[in-house]
Amino acid sequence: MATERTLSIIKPDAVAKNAIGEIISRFEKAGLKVVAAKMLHLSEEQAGGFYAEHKERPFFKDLVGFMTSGPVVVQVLEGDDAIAKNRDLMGATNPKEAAPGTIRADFAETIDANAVHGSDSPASAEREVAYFFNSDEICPR
Ligand code: RTP
Ligand code: MG
Repeated sequence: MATERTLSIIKPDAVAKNAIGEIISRFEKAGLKVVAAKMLHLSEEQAGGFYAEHKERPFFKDLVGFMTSGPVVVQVLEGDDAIAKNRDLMGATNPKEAAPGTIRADFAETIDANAVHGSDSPASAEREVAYFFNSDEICPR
């Protein structure tokens, strides 16, 4: 399995619930390492640019509104198969459909406020990591 990097965001709902530590703990217990991290309160421009692929979708305005509603924790996770592993840990987009024991099943209530983001492919991981971090802000371990 290849070592990969992926972008993870702990979204405003999970930060408001004081669940940052519990969520990061799940990544670490699964063998993913945090190699970069920062807390940010995203502007509309930052959130809209990040989710640009969804610009024409009916939920885009709500998504940007939610992602700018409070601070988020943005991290780069590194490990074997990190992109798929993170998506497995997160669970389905809609927490009502997320498998038991996944982050969204345990920390999210609605599809709009669903606790975490994770890159969905190597191409999106590369774009999303670079969207938030300069190379000198990433610390290989
Ligand atoms: P994310 O990008 O945040 O990791 O979520 P995802 O890959 O599981 O889902 P995606 O299709 O990329 O959608 C991005 C976010 O938009 C909201 N959404 N709402 N109402 C809806 O039908 C709907 N579909 C998506 C979700 O908050 C999702 O996380
Ligand atoms: Mg997505």
